[in-house]
Amino acid sequence: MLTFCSPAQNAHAPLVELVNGQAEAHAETPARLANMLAAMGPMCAPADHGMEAILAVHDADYVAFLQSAHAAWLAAGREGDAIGYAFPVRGRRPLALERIDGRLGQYSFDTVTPIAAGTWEAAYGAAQSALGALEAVASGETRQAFALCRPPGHHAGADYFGGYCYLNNAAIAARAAAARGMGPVAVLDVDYHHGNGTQDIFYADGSVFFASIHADPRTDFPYFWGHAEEHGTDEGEGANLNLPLPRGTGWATYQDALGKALDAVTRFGARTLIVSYGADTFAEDPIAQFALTTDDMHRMGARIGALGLPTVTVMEGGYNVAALGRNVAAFIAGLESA
Ligand code: Q9C
Ligand code: ZN
Repeated sequence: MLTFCSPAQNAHAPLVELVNGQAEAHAETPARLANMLAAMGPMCAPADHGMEAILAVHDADYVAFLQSAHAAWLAAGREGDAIGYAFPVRGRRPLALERIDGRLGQYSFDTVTPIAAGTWEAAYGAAQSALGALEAVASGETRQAFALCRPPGHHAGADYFGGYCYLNNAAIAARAAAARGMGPVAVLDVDYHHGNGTQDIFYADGSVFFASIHADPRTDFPYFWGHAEEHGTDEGEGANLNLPLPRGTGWATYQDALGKALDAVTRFGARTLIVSYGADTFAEDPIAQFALTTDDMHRMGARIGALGLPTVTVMEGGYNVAALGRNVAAFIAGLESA
């Protein structure tokens, strides 16, 4: 598998996340990337595809905020990583706030997604990895490519960060694919958590289908999205499919949902597939509660690969660092087996 990774992705090293009433060591570490790199063959460093594809998904004021937030944090006399603590409830007006604390809340929905000194550089590098993988498929060099993104992307919306995500790598690749005439495009999200950012970005867009298999948001992050009755709006009505599953789900239940998602992708008439792959469905993931094995990762890849579509996979979550490389390698071997 042609695999892309930018050295810049290591620049993001968040210290802590505020979760369950405590500051805990952050789960989304550079060690994740090191473990994946050790388990995989040689990488391609992506070319710099610039800002255009990023700004086709994210608002310019949000991108400017990401680029400047850590400097503003330091200028306010703070140390360490920038984390907001106050968030608007639904329906608050857009406001021209001045202090960094308020501005962090305007652009995010949680306290687990710090902006560290190297966050922008790494998020930009991850987006370039996704665009490098897309380029390899778009040019016909290969049918399938993989982007070893970190930080991940699927919780980031057009104008917000959260869930360890800043730029939505999958959405950036999907929209770039559509712009290159590779549509109809489908995004299939198999991370343990619902891909709320991707859902929001394409919610009213009927040209990109979004299907997600994830832990039921009645019990799991991100709580406020990912429920079965969210089908899309306007032009996007019917182009959003959520398949929430209970904690404890193993392969027997998972593969039924996967079959439904793949059938829906086929019915949509997708000609290009973007996969948001998270290895946090693994039974021994420290922050998630499904029960898939490494062999199941291979089975999952094989089912997706059997669609035979031009496919770009972007890395999302997966926090059992010691097992991460083998789970990703198993998934890729499955994709290639079809
Ligand atoms: N104790 C991704 O997998 N916190 N993001 C969960 C569990 C947020 C995960 C708390 C998890 C975000 C890309
Ligand atoms: Zn996840």
